[in-house]
Amino acid sequence: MGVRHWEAGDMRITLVLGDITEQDADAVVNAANSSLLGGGGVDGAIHRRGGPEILAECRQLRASKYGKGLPTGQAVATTAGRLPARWVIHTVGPVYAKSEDRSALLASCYRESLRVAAELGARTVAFPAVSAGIYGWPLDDAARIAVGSVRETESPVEETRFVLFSDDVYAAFARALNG
Ligand code: AR6
Repeated sequence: MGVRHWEAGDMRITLVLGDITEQDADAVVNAANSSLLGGGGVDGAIHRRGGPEILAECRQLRASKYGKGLPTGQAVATTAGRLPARWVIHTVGPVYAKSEDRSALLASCYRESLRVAAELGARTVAFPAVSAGIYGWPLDDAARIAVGSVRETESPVEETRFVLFSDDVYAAFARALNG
């Protein structure tokens, strides 16, 4: 346990057991839903700790660009409000389904978030385990897809930090990184 590092090309991948709302990364990624208007899990925590500025920007995005909501697999940035980070990058993971392989959409969340982070000039990006909570994704599968997607993405981002909320999620990511 604790903080561990791996290298992926020019990018450093870090595992942290902890709360993403406390991270001083340039950007923290939110496992949001299409409405962008908040929810439970990490989304609830980010809006609670970050304050109303984040929701205000999300509402503007809904009004201007995403009238039908942010599509699954895409990502968009707002202020991070009162969080230590500079930006929150909201991405929408797919709900897990046994009957359909949605892993490309989950991989897209990581790739698109890194693309948005690069546009912002973020050097450090913190990710939660997207879709591995309320959206029901099996942990090892979610971790394998997350790690695979980040490793495959060419990016000027210097550090991708997976911030995992519990021992079992942390262990799944460590297995994926070592495997
Ligand atoms: N820091 C880091 N990880 C966290 C935190 C935190 N503060 N809180 C929870 N997690 P989830 P999803 C972990 O359910 O599966 C929301 O209602 C959690 O333990 O937050 O993508 C949205 O609005 C799990 O490992 O996201 C959507 O409707 C991981 O974050 C829906 O949930 C993701 O769990 C999205 O579901």
